Amino acid sequence: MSAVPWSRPEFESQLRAKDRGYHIHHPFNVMLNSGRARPEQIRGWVANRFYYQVNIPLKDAAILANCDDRSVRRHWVQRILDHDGCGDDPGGIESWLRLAEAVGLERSRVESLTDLLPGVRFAVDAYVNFARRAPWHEAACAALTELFAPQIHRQRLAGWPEHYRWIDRAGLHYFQSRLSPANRDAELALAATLERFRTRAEQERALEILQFKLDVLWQMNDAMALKYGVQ
Ligand code: AHQ
Repeated sequence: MSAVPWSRPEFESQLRAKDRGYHIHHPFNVMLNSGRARPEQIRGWVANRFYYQVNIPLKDAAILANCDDRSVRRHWVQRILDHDGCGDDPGGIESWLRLAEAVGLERSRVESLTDLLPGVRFAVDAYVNFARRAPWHEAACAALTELFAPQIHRQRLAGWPEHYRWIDRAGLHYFQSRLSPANRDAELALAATLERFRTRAEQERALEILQFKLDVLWQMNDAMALKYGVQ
Protein backbone atom coordinates (compact mmCIF):
# COMPACT_ATOMS: atom_id res chain seq x y z
CA MET A 1 0.00 0.00 0.00
CA SER A 2 1.80 3.16 -1.15
CA ALA A 3 1.70 6.09 1.26
CA VAL A 4 -0.85 8.82 0.70
CA PRO A 5 0.62 11.91 -1.02
CA TRP A 6 1.12 15.00 1.16
CA SER A 7 -1.26 17.88 0.55
CA ARG A 8 0.39 20.76 -1.30
CA PRO A 9 0.73 22.88 1.87
CA GLU A 10 2.28 19.92 3.69
CA PHE A 11 4.60 19.14 0.76
CA GLU A 12 5.68 22.80 0.67
CA SER A 13 6.37 22.84 4.41
CA GLN A 14 8.43 19.64 4.05
CA LEU A 15 10.51 21.38 1.37
CA ARG A 16 10.90 24.56 3.41
CA ALA A 17 11.89 22.58 6.50
CA LYS A 18 15.07 21.55 4.66
CA ASP A 19 16.42 25.02 5.48
CA ARG A 20 17.96 23.32 8.54
CA GLY A 21 20.69 22.04 6.17
CA TYR A 22 21.22 25.29 4.29
CA HIS A 23 24.78 26.57 4.10
CA ILE A 24 23.87 29.65 6.12
CA HIS A 25 24.49 27.27 9.05
CA HIS A 26 27.90 26.07 7.84
CA PRO A 27 30.74 27.15 10.18
CA PHE A 28 32.61 28.78 7.26
CA ASN A 29 29.59 30.90 6.37
CA VAL A 30 28.89 31.70 10.04
CA MET A 31 32.49 32.94 10.28
CA LEU A 32 32.06 35.06 7.13
CA ASN A 33 28.78 36.63 8.21
CA SER A 34 29.71 37.16 11.86
CA GLY A 35 32.71 39.30 10.93
CA ARG A 36 35.42 36.84 11.96
CA ALA A 37 36.84 36.11 8.49
CA ARG A 38 40.33 37.29 7.59
CA PRO A 39 40.81 39.00 4.18
CA GLU A 40 42.43 35.91 2.64
CA GLN A 41 39.44 33.76 3.72
CA ILE A 42 37.03 36.22 2.10
CA ARG A 43 39.18 36.34 -1.05
CA GLY A 44 39.24 32.53 -1.16
CA TRP A 45 35.45 32.44 -0.83
CA VAL A 46 34.88 35.04 -3.59
CA ALA A 47 37.34 33.33 -5.97
CA ASN A 48 35.79 29.88 -5.44
CA ARG A 49 32.16 31.02 -5.48
CA PHE A 50 32.90 32.61 -8.90
CA TYR A 51 32.96 29.09 -10.34
CA TYR A 52 29.44 28.50 -8.98
CA GLN A 53 28.23 31.79 -10.42
CA VAL A 54 29.57 31.22 -13.96
CA ASN A 55 28.07 27.72 -13.99
CA ILE A 56 24.54 28.85 -13.08
CA PRO A 57 23.75 29.94 -16.68
CA LEU A 58 25.06 26.61 -18.00
CA LYS A 59 22.86 24.79 -15.47
CA ASP A 60 19.82 26.83 -16.43
CA ALA A 61 20.51 26.40 -20.15
CA ALA A 62 20.56 22.64 -19.53
CA ILE A 63 17.15 22.91 -17.86
CA LEU A 64 15.79 24.92 -20.79
CA ALA A 65 17.20 22.37 -23.26
CA ASN A 66 15.37 19.59 -21.41
CA CYS A 67 12.14 21.51 -20.80
CA ASP A 68 9.25 20.96 -23.23
CA ASP A 69 6.92 23.39 -21.45
CA ARG A 70 6.92 26.82 -23.12
CA SER A 71 5.12 28.43 -20.17
CA VAL A 72 8.03 27.40 -17.93
CA ARG A 73 10.82 28.21 -20.43
CA ARG A 74 9.57 31.76 -21.05
CA HIS A 75 10.16 32.51 -17.35
CA TRP A 76 13.17 30.27 -16.70
CA VAL A 77 15.17 31.94 -19.49
CA GLN A 78 15.33 35.12 -17.38
CA ARG A 79 17.77 33.35 -15.03
CA ILE A 80 20.38 33.22 -17.78
CA LEU A 81 19.98 36.90 -18.61
CA ASP A 82 20.18 37.83 -14.91
CA HIS A 83 23.66 36.33 -14.72
CA ASP A 84 25.05 36.91 -18.21
CA GLY A 85 23.55 40.37 -18.48
CA CYS A 86 21.22 41.80 -21.09
CA GLY A 87 21.10 45.21 -22.76
CA ASP A 88 22.43 47.78 -20.30
CA ASP A 89 22.39 45.33 -17.41
CA PRO A 90 25.94 43.87 -17.10
CA GLY A 91 24.52 40.92 -15.13
CA GLY A 92 25.35 39.04 -11.94
CA ILE A 93 28.65 37.54 -13.11
CA GLU A 94 29.96 41.04 -13.76
CA SER A 95 28.72 42.08 -10.32
CA TRP A 96 30.60 39.14 -8.83
CA LEU A 97 33.81 40.33 -10.53
CA ARG A 98 33.20 43.76 -8.98
CA LEU A 99 32.91 42.04 -5.62
CA ALA A 100 36.21 40.30 -6.42
CA GLU A 101 37.92 43.64 -7.08
CA ALA A 102 36.37 45.10 -3.91
CA VAL A 103 37.96 42.33 -1.81
CA GLY A 104 41.35 42.85 -3.45
CA LEU A 105 41.37 40.19 -6.15
CA GLU A 106 42.45 40.74 -9.77
CA ARG A 107 39.58 40.04 -12.22
CA SER A 108 41.94 38.05 -14.45
CA ARG A 109 43.05 35.84 -11.54
CA VAL A 110 39.43 35.05 -10.63
CA GLU A 111 38.47 34.38 -14.26
CA SER A 112 41.50 32.09 -14.65
CA LEU A 113 40.10 29.87 -11.83
CA THR A 114 43.64 29.67 -10.40
CA ASP A 115 42.27 29.43 -6.85
CA LEU A 116 39.47 26.95 -7.62
CA LEU A 117 39.53 24.09 -5.12
CA PRO A 118 38.89 20.48 -6.23
CA GLY A 119 36.00 20.11 -3.76
CA VAL A 120 34.33 23.24 -5.09
CA ARG A 121 34.86 22.24 -8.71
CA PHE A 122 33.45 18.76 -8.18
CA ALA A 123 30.42 19.99 -6.21
CA VAL A 124 29.53 22.58 -8.85
CA ASP A 125 30.15 20.15 -11.71
CA ALA A 126 27.90 17.60 -9.97
CA TYR A 127 25.11 20.21 -9.96
CA VAL A 128 25.56 21.14 -13.63
CA ASN A 129 25.82 17.51 -14.75
CA PHE A 130 22.72 16.65 -12.71
CA ALA A 131 20.81 19.41 -14.54
CA ARG A 132 22.03 18.09 -17.91
CA ARG A 133 20.99 14.50 -17.19
CA ALA A 134 17.92 14.73 -14.98
CA PRO A 135 14.37 15.50 -16.19
CA TRP A 136 13.99 19.28 -16.21
CA HIS A 137 11.54 19.34 -13.29
CA GLU A 138 14.09 17.52 -11.08
CA ALA A 139 16.74 20.14 -11.88
CA ALA A 140 14.16 22.87 -11.22
CA CYS A 141 13.50 21.27 -7.84
CA ALA A 142 17.24 21.43 -7.04
CA ALA A 143 17.11 25.23 -7.46
CA LEU A 144 14.73 25.41 -4.47
CA THR A 145 17.67 26.11 -2.15
CA GLU A 146 17.10 29.68 -3.30
CA LEU A 147 13.98 29.71 -1.11
CA PHE A 148 16.53 30.21 1.66
CA ALA A 149 18.89 32.56 -0.19
CA PRO A 150 17.32 35.99 0.54
CA GLN A 151 18.15 35.56 4.23
CA ILE A 152 21.81 34.86 3.52
CA HIS A 153 22.06 37.85 1.17
CA ARG A 154 20.37 40.10 3.75
CA GLN A 155 22.78 38.83 6.41
CA ARG A 156 25.74 39.87 4.25
CA LEU A 157 24.26 43.26 3.40
CA ALA A 158 23.51 43.92 7.08
CA GLY A 159 26.83 42.73 8.48
CA TRP A 160 29.67 43.10 5.98
CA PRO A 161 29.78 46.92 5.83
CA GLU A 162 30.13 46.91 9.62
CA HIS A 163 32.46 43.92 9.90
CA TYR A 164 34.65 44.49 6.83
CA ARG A 165 35.20 48.24 6.44
CA TRP A 166 38.11 47.46 4.09
CA ILE A 167 35.66 46.18 1.44
CA ASP A 168 34.25 48.90 -0.84
CA ARG A 169 30.49 48.75 -0.16
CA ALA A 170 29.77 49.09 -3.91
CA GLY A 171 31.23 45.59 -4.24
CA LEU A 172 28.27 44.19 -2.27
CA HIS A 173 25.91 45.12 -5.12
CA TYR A 174 25.53 41.48 -6.17
CA PHE A 175 23.83 40.51 -2.89
CA GLN A 176 21.40 43.42 -3.19
CA SER A 177 20.71 42.50 -6.81
CA ARG A 178 19.65 38.95 -5.87
CA LEU A 179 17.02 39.80 -3.24
CA SER A 180 13.96 40.02 -5.49
CA PRO A 181 15.14 37.69 -8.31
CA ALA A 182 15.83 34.96 -5.72
CA ASN A 183 12.26 35.24 -4.45
CA ARG A 184 10.81 35.33 -7.98
CA ASP A 185 12.93 32.40 -9.14
CA ALA A 186 12.20 30.30 -6.05
CA GLU A 187 8.45 30.86 -6.40
CA LEU A 188 8.58 29.58 -10.00
CA ALA A 189 10.67 26.55 -9.01
CA LEU A 190 8.30 25.88 -6.11
CA ALA A 191 5.19 26.05 -8.32
CA ALA A 192 6.80 23.66 -10.81
CA THR A 193 7.80 21.27 -8.00
CA LEU A 194 4.38 21.26 -6.28
CA GLU A 195 2.75 20.70 -9.68
CA ARG A 196 4.97 17.93 -11.00
CA PHE A 197 5.91 15.84 -7.97
CA ARG A 198 2.48 14.27 -7.24
CA THR A 199 2.72 10.78 -5.68
CA ARG A 200 4.22 10.33 -2.23
CA ALA A 201 7.23 8.59 -3.79
CA GLU A 202 7.72 11.56 -6.16
CA GLN A 203 7.40 13.97 -3.23
CA GLU A 204 10.03 12.01 -1.26
CA ARG A 205 12.24 12.13 -4.38
CA ALA A 206 11.88 15.93 -4.43
CA LEU A 207 13.18 16.07 -0.86
CA GLU A 208 16.15 13.88 -1.86
CA ILE A 209 16.92 16.20 -4.79
CA LEU A 210 16.79 19.25 -2.54
CA GLN A 211 19.11 17.49 -0.08
CA PHE A 212 21.54 16.77 -2.95
CA LYS A 213 21.69 20.48 -3.77
CA LEU A 214 22.07 21.41 -0.07
CA ASP A 215 25.02 18.96 -0.05
CA VAL A 216 26.51 20.73 -3.10
CA LEU A 217 26.49 24.05 -1.23
CA TRP A 218 27.67 22.45 2.02
CA GLN A 219 30.58 20.67 0.31
CA MET A 220 31.76 23.94 -1.25
CA ASN A 221 32.02 25.41 2.24
CA ASP A 222 33.74 22.25 3.57
CA ALA A 223 36.42 22.55 0.88
CA MET A 224 36.97 26.25 1.60
CA ALA A 225 37.07 25.70 5.38
CA LEU A 226 39.75 23.02 4.93
CA LYS A 227 41.85 25.18 2.63
CA TYR A 228 41.47 28.61 4.28
CA GLY A 229 40.71 27.56 7.84
CA VAL A 230 37.64 28.38 9.89
CA GLN A 231 37.66 30.14 13.25
O1 AHQ B 1 23.62 33.95 -6.30
C1 AHQ B 1 22.96 32.76 -6.30
C2 AHQ B 1 22.25 32.35 -7.41
O2 AHQ B 1 22.18 33.14 -8.50
C3 AHQ B 1 21.63 31.11 -7.38
C4 AHQ B 1 20.84 30.44 -8.44
C5 AHQ B 1 20.18 29.30 -7.68
C6 AHQ B 1 20.14 28.00 -8.44
O3 AHQ B 1 19.68 28.02 -9.61
O4 AHQ B 1 20.52 26.95 -7.86
N1 AHQ B 1 20.96 29.17 -6.45
C7 AHQ B 1 21.68 30.31 -6.26
C8 AHQ B 1 22.38 30.71 -5.13
C9 AHQ B 1 23.04 31.96 -5.16
N2 AHQ B 1 23.76 32.46 -4.11
C10 AHQ B 1 24.12 31.53 -3.04
C11 AHQ B 1 24.73 32.33 -1.90
O5 AHQ B 1 24.89 31.78 -0.80
O6 AHQ B 1 25.10 33.48 -2.17
C12 AHQ B 1 22.95 30.69 -2.68
C13 AHQ B 1 22.58 29.83 -3.90
C14 AHQ B 1 21.43 28.92 -3.55
O7 AHQ B 1 20.76 29.17 -2.52
O8 AHQ B 1 21.24 27.90 -4.24
